[in-house]
Amino acid sequence: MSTLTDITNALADLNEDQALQLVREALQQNIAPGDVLKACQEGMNEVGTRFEAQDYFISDLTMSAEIFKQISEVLGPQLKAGGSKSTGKVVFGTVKGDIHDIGKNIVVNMMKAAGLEVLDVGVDVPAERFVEALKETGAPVLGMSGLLTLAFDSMKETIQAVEAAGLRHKVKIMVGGAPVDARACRAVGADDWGADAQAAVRLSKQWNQSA
Ligand code: B1M
Repeated sequence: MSTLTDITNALADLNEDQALQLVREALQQNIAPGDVLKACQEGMNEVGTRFEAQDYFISDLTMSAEIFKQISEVLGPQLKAGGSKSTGKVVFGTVKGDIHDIGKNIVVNMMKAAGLEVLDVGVDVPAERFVEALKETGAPVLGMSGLLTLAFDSMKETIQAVEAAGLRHKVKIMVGGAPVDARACRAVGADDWGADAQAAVRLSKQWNQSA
């Protein structure tokens, strides 16, 4: 669909006004908000590729984040669905050494919209804080987001800390973020991984039900 491709390109080119305008038009055309979100993510991936190629700099990454935040505000209410009854508890954060929070915030908002009670512990979160939050809430689910490959070490460390605290048998752990796949999931010792917010919501509900 060309509107979606145009959204991807506008974001990749850091064309703020055009990107926002196209997102609004897409919603008016009844294009699914989830598809719009995917198009935006592809735009962000292209920003990353240009950064790697040294065509873009940190200021451009920051600009892309700013545009994405504004788009999230437009998309946010449209992505929400579900009732107000609690469907379970989750502790969620971006791991130590990593400050990327756009994906985390999308996942957390979708979880809340699906009725999950989420304690969002923020970004650059040390293992001990995750453990503390699990004790505080008694949540049976821990979600860790990470966008840097370095984040894998922090994920592993956190899972070891959960084990050392004697909580591993009652907490299911999922990981996610752009570089995460089944292999990374196994390597860090998580129970599963989510490619997108929908997968994270599905797993959280499933694990809360079986807790
Ligand atoms: Co950064 N950055 N960045 N950055 N940045 C990446 C991640 C990078 C891939 C760009 C690149 O070089 N191609 C690269 C990482 C390379 C690597 O480690 N292999 C990179 C780098 C190198 C860096 C710095 C080191 C740059 C520097 O300083 N030299 C630095 C690191 C800072 C740190 O964390 N310590 C840095 C900084 C930044 C900004 C602050 C400028 C900004 C972030 C602003 C912010 O988050 N508030 C930024 C940005 C914007 C990016 C890119 C361009 C976009 C990330 C993003 O928001 N994507 C990114 C390129 C890329 O991702 N290809 C890049 C959109 C978002 C919706 O997607 O987060 O994947 P995502 O979330 C998705 C799914 O993954 C999933 O659901 C979400 C919605 O569908 N999901 C989960 C996410 N978490 C989940 C958890 C789950 C389940 C699903 O369960 C637990």
